[in-house]
Amino acid sequence: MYAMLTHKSPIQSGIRTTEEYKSVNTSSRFGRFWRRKPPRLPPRLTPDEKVGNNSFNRGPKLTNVGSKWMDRQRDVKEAFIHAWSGYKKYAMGYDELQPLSKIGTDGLGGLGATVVDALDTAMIMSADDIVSEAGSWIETHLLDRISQKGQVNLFETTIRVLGGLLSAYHLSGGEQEMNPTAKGPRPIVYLDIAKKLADRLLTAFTSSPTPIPFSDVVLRDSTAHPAPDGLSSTSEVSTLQLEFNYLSTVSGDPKYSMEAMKVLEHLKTLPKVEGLVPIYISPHSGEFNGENIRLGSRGDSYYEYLIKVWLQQGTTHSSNLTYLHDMYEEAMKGVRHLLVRKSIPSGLVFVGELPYGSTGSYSPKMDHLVCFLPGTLALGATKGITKEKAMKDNLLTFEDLENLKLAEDLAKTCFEMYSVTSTGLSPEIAYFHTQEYYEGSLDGGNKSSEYLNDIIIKHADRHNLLRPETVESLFVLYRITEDPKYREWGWQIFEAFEKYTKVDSGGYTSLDDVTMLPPHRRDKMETFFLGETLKYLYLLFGDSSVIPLDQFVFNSEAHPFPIRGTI
Ligand code: DMJ
Repeated sequence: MYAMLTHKSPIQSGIRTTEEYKSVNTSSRFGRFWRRKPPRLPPRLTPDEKVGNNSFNRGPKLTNVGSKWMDRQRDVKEAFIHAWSGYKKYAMGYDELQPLSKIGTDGLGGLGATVVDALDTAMIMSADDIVSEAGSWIETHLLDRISQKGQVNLFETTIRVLGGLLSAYHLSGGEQEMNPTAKGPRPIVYLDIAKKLADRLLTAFTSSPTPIPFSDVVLRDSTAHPAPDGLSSTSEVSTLQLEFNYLSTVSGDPKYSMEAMKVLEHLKTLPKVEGLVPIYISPHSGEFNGENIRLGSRGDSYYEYLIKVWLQQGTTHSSNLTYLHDMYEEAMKGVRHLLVRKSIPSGLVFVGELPYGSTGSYSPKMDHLVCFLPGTLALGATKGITKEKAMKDNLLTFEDLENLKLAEDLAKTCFEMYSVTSTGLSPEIAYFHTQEYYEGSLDGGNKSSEYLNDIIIKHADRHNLLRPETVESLFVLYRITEDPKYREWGWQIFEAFEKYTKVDSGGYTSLDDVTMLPPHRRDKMETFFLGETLKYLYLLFGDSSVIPLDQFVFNSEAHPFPIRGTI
């Protein structure tokens, strides 16, 4: 069994006022460090217990059910090691691996994104060699890259690289100024690099004439500029705050949080459609652009961060962030009213789009990206505790119960988006059969699926990028409802990844068409397969006391940060 991957933070995590920052003087902070216990990490395994050894000793008290999930968790760890081995062999230091060509590519600006995205997954899995290799690469190379590289996207760099550095700082015992794992560099190394990176990223905020940051930063000269069309994505500008807030907490410098929170304060003032927002925003005017409303690409994590930034500062604390909870609740009401429908003939609940605003026509299109929503809805409803406990303590409002029901319905739909295809893997985008919309001969190929006629998959949407959203939601739903079906669904998805995306020479690959057997492979391993997909599967099959959801909040790239005041 694994111990809780938690500890008391010496400086409470979360958002501070400037006065609070001033009052934290260095010597008293250090005094408290020494009195606190270091984080409790999963126990070291003996060589016999290590991954890959068939004599893995699970101890006498485990039931068959417990041992089945430990075996499955071990299989996920093996998959992670296989993914890393391909990356290390052919692409170490590049952003991503092309596992079929056996080369690396820099699609994210050249900061070694896979190394940083994978590091905290390796820590959580106690994959010690990978922690050492990734940690040592970061210590040796990342600062130089940050000062020399060119254009990076503010959002991608924040969620993957800054987020990865900060959770590695926490999980390696940063707040105690010690590294209980003794693997990789001292935690302060991660924090120092995170600060240097964030100092450059801040230019995106400070060069903009409004509180809405520019989308791109040129690292080597610390300049920022808008995207070619002049617009930023709504989800991108609103998915920076968990990271900048936590950096302010651990660094003691409020500037990061202050800049990032100005975005949400500004978004609060803008007109919306029942809490729903268009997917583009102009950093020049500070206004939304166009009317396209969706919870898929460019819209998704706006809704995710409303509730998570509110949760991050601890619900037991009096807060000036209640407006975020209000915005979230209004938006979810809007989702239920304007976007949720049921497919025919078999009644799958799905979330469609309003490409022309609330007065335009409805599109029954759902990106796989929308599958983050079941997890977010469940988390927002119980605030990370189990449904059973929340019900027993009478903590759930009418809105919470509605959201929880929707979460469970949508998680099923997301799972069926996998189940309906020949490969058992989801397409990037699905359409749903309704009274108004149907297209024949575009099914997923699994003739035994009950939902073959409900889910329509267009030719251009049949790829799979190893995305995490569905397994992320299955993980959260399992933790909250404790219903074992979510684990079984996760296992089916994992088996399909193993069967169709694993590359023998190392790594896993995206696919071109999940409805074809065998599927054509696309030659790219996205960083989030190591940062998110495998991490969520590992946690789904493991002990629920590891990274508990009422004590940690996961950023949009699955990097966990402690919640203020809970640990
Ligand atoms: C990740 O980079 C993040 O989860 C982001 O918020 C959305 N897309 C990818 C994974 O699909």
